[in-house]
Amino acid sequence: MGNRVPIDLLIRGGQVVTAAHSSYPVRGRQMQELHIVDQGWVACQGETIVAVGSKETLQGKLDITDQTQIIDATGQVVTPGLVDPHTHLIFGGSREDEFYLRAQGADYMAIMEAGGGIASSVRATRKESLAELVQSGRQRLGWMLNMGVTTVECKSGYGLDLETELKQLEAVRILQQEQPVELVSTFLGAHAWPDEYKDDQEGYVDFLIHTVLPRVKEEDLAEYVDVFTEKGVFSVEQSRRIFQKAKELGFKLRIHADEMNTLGGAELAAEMGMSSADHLLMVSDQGIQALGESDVIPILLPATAFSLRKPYAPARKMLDAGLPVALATDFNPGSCPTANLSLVMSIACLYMAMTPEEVFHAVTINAAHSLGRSDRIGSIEVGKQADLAIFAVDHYKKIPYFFGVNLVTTVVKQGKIVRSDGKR
Ligand code: IZC
Ligand code: ZN
Repeated sequence: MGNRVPIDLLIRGGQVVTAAHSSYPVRGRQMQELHIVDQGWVACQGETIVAVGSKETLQGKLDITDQTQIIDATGQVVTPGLVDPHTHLIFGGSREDEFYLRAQGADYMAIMEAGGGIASSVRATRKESLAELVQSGRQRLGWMLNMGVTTVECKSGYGLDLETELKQLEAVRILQQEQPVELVSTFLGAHAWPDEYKDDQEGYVDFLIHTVLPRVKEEDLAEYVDVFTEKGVFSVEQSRRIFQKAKELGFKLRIHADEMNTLGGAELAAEMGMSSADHLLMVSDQGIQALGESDVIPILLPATAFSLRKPYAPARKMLDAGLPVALATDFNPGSCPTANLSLVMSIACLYMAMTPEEVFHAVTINAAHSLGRSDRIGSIEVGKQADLAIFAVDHYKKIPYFFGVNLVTTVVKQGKIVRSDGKR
């Protein structure tokens, strides 16, 4: 570093989890190699990280002025802002009745087949105004930001008609303009069969292909298209038709794959070069192999298995096969009403035998890869956007360990302190 760099924000003294790697998703043995700088410094200028390292290597090289904001992170952990790459953020109403029914033994798919489940959220979402959806979305993003999450993927899928699907995506667009969490918008019109098309499934697929997808593209309301590929919902063939059209229109693809049944969603993701294949509770060995031969990021959602009381995805098999696993909350009003990504990290350790090092890669750099944003977010490296979370413990291994506790004291988004409540 020849010239001294003027610094706007300096975070010093913490255990810095950089999660830095090459520009490829992290897999295999690399998942165990979590890069750390103890008592590290992170220096930011504007919205960019300009220096990361130990006090010894950086002292004297940085232009620290009266204007420089300094955060003393001594005894705390500094991580990249967490990335939640699978949520259903925008929905009307809530489904606590189903939660207690499931707790008494009712099955998620049986509730859906009886006209509850997603259909119940669709009725509630159709009724709510855009302003109401924005308001509840704002509250939920506040929960996430408080827990150190700085980027969130959000799906539509509670409209299943043109007007309400657009309304949900519009809510995401408005929220992006008014609050700091970066949002990644996904169209999930293929989430369930709307009542209007109960007896005409192909008609609904045609409607999505010919009417809704082109309109979403025209209005630039989504970056990704997702399908709930599941028995009783969208078959692999129906999904393939929707994805083909989406690809033609220039959307990138993600999929709800092999969640309740082994249907071949993972294989479809590999075949079509999707960005991610999500859930995978019931993925087959061939599915894992197909993913291994592709660039698809498998996103695991263990809080859903926890909430549905289902067997967990075979994470160890996937990790040991060298897949670049990511983790997400799946925050939604039905199968997984938690917005707590730290809790997901704990469940991943406890019930999927993931190591803390694997888990940190999974909620930072690999999640960023799945959203096509790894050049900008997901690790603490010079040149990247200054998205950071600071936790009130002195070692990263204590973060999944204190499960369910929000340890976050400070959140930085694009170089600005957006949450700060000092030391907890
Ligand atoms: O509302 O139940 N699995 N989609 C697919 C969901 C769960 C969300 C919901
Ligand atoms: Zn989902």
